[in-house]
Amino acid sequence: MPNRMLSQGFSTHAIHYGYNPLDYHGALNPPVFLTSTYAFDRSHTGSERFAGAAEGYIYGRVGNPTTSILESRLAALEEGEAALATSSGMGALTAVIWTLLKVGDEIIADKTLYGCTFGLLHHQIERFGIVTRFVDLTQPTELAAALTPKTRLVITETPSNPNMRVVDIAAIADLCHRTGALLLVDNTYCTPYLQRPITLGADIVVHSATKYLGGHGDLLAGAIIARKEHVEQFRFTGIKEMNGACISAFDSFLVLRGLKTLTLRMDRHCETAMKLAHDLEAHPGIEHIYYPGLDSHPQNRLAGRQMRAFGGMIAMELHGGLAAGRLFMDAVQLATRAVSLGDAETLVQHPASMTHATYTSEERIQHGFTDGLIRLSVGLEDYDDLRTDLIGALDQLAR
Ligand code: 3LM
Repeated sequence: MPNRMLSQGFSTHAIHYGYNPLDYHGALNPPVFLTSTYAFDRSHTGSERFAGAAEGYIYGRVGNPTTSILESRLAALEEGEAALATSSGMGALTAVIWTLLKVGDEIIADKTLYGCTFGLLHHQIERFGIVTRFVDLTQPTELAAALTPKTRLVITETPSNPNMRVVDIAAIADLCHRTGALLLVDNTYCTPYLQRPITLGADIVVHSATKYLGGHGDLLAGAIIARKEHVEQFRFTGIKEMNGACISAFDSFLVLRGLKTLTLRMDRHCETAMKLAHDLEAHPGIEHIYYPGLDSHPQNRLAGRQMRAFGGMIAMELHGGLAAGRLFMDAVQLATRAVSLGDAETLVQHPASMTHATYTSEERIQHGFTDGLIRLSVGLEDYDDLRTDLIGALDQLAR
């Protein structure tokens, strides 16, 4: 999957892009600029910067030199024109929504989304006069029927959190653009190493950088990658005036550090997850497993075209439903019982009572996942140890 925008390989740019040590006293790593404000040489400079007539930093909520390095690197890796780093994935999503939408506008969102994204769209923004309709975006014809002139934004994750449905980005981008809607893809599960939505026609990519981009479970961060004109609006309206969700310089540094090993980590996550998905699928305790790399996945071929590899996330339903799922979670010893994903540690959680508790039980069924679903974020531990832990926990249920 060559990156057309990059003169060198993806890994090289994940390590070097946008930073030259010789510009900073030879420091191998970018300095962390711990400052909230910036001095102007004279009053006129400040006014010019505020008016957007001159380049330069103004205040920490709109920019920071450490963060700028991260932003240029993320834009290059996603093949977008520009990027904005934020304090969390939710900060990124709300910055986009507050900036682009007004009373009377509509959002169309895929049927399944991360729980707080669903909560935001389904429970929160309606009172500001913005209506969201949930459509099965794995069926582009359903989107074609649902789009109206009021649809400003179409939002999808692919693969979706938690049930791994895969959406054809190019097909839905084409439909969005026929009516003037913008397509936002949450690329958290894939990272630009596995999938680059902008090259497939998406207008806006959002990340929870808390996950694979940071990669070590030690920070909260987010990002938006889009055309320069949009990114400037998100920065000066969404972040500066509306949600204030700016990233700290230190978290920018930590994400830059995480990016250096992104390709190594993703290759390992994908390789181990693929092997475990096969092992788990073969176990009699498993009723259904959702992993895009398996032949049994409904969008297996699309995933093969759209993604470099199938990612590190697995969802599964156990025979015995919720009760069996709870027993399984309590039986694992190496996997950690925790929400979040993309860390070195394998994490196991129960969406219905944790990440997706924002859906009612009926909504979960309507939106395509059961109360018994268990989600695994496959970590970087040795495959044999993970296999022993997960299969051992399933075997215990059978006893
Ligand atoms: C989780 N997800 O365990 P932050 N987009 C996607 C996400 O998965 C997430 C966000 C955005 C989980 C977090 S649940 C309380 C823990 C696809 C987060 C939001 O704001 O950086 O957490 O990203 O699935």
